[in-house]
Amino acid sequence: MTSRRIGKLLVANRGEIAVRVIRACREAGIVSVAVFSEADREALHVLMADEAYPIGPPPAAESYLAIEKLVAVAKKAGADAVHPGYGFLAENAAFAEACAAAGLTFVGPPPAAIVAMGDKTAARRIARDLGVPMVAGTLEAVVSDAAARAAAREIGYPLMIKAARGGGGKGMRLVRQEGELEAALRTARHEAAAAFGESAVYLEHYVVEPRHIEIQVLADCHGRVVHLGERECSIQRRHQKLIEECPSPFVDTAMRRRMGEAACRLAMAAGYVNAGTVEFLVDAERNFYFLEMNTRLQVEHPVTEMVTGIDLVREQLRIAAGEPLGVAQADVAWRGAAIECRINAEDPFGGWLPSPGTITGLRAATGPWVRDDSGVYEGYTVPRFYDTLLAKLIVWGADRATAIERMARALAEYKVVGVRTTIPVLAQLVKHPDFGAGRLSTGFVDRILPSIRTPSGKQRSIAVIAAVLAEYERLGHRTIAEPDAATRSPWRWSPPLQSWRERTR
Ligand code: MV4
Repeated sequence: MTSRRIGKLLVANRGEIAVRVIRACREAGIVSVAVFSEADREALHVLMADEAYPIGPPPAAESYLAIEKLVAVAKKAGADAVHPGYGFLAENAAFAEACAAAGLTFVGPPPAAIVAMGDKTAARRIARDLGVPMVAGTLEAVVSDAAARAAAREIGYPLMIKAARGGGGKGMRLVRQEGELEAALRTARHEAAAAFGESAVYLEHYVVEPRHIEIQVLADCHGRVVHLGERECSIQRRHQKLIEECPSPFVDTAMRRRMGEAACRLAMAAGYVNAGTVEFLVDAERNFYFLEMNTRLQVEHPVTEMVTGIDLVREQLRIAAGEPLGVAQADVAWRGAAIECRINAEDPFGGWLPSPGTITGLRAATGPWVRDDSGVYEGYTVPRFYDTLLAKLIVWGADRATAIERMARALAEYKVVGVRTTIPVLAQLVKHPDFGAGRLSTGFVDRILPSIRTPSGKQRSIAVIAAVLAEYERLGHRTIAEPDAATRSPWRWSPPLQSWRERTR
């Protein structure tokens, strides 16, 4: 394949991932072009890019999802490539095709690979042909209730109904016994049609409390594929990942090699090029089952970067430019452990509702081996139209225990004033003994949440301490410097992680 030099690139996204791509462009000497909706005039990615163009009203359907507008802006700006980020149009084959038709290099897989993996039953047929282990289930969509009932008897209950075009947990239905099947099929088909514009569903045997472990792959257009090992993403709530890590505390060298080899064979068979992720479910007996392939850069890609030292976005750009992979499988080495926490503008103590608004105070964690992939700044107003992800906090440690301690430290440093965030829940999750022991599963968060302290309890105890200190002061004793609560500045006051007294007791 011929080399396609990238000199100028349009980032068809917003938020932290747009910032991440812009940074990679700057390091590679590529001019970056941002696009923004009317709600994003002041967004960080707009401030950071070399150029920025408006693309329409706040609703994504009229801006970040408007294929023709994005292609037209790319042409007008003189860009020769487009990076879709994740979400929005990242796994939209029509967008990849529209870019190609306009002479733009799409920084992602060929449209045919997006289509093949976008149909989950087609992906299952590829896995079957290769002998890659997968959950028992149908290899085609189930067309009638009778066909579904017959297939379900073969597969056995409990089972899951999944949307053929689905993914990420949308349009899934658990069926415990035959009596529930018909009604569940009806709702699943309905949900699938509403969410993906296609009602086709298929069946899979249900794996109880699985781990979610995924393999990162890189493929170039010269037929080479490498894997960069796994990420474990079992700490989720309602299919929203909260914490991801690399390596998985559950995966040993032999298992990594077997899963990695399976992922590479799948990518190869699908004609895959660029960065992709192969998802597996893993049961308590360490059996792994192919689930689906994500044909994009993932939110959690930084943990793989931290442990392998490979810049995934830079590799994406090199691959898209037609260059051969910069690494061979034998060169890939995993060092230490990395953890990522997603900082969302949500109120975990108020039903996890979005918490848009102005960030009046912000102090991101920094210091040794701490990375803040953020899309926001102090004074920025978080719009209500998009995903609530503000930033990703990533730490590296020589081993998992060190990384956990570092994450606890970094979360304690991270201060966001003005909007509510997931930080207080993340801080308690990473300190949980089961997390420390690597006892993870997709049921972890729901099991732990009831025991998580609410901030009102914490505020009450702070009020008690303040009252005691005031009494001391009244009696003429000097007290420690008090936090300047009036300013609500994130720079003023950081509570101790754990007091010296507690530690040495
Ligand atoms: C499953 C499953 C159990 N059995 N499939 C959810 C996300 C989507 N990619 C697949 N998902 C699941 N598929 C079978 N056959 C359980 C889940 C699942 C899950 C998977 C990964 C991470 C979190 C999860 C939470 C609930 C259910």
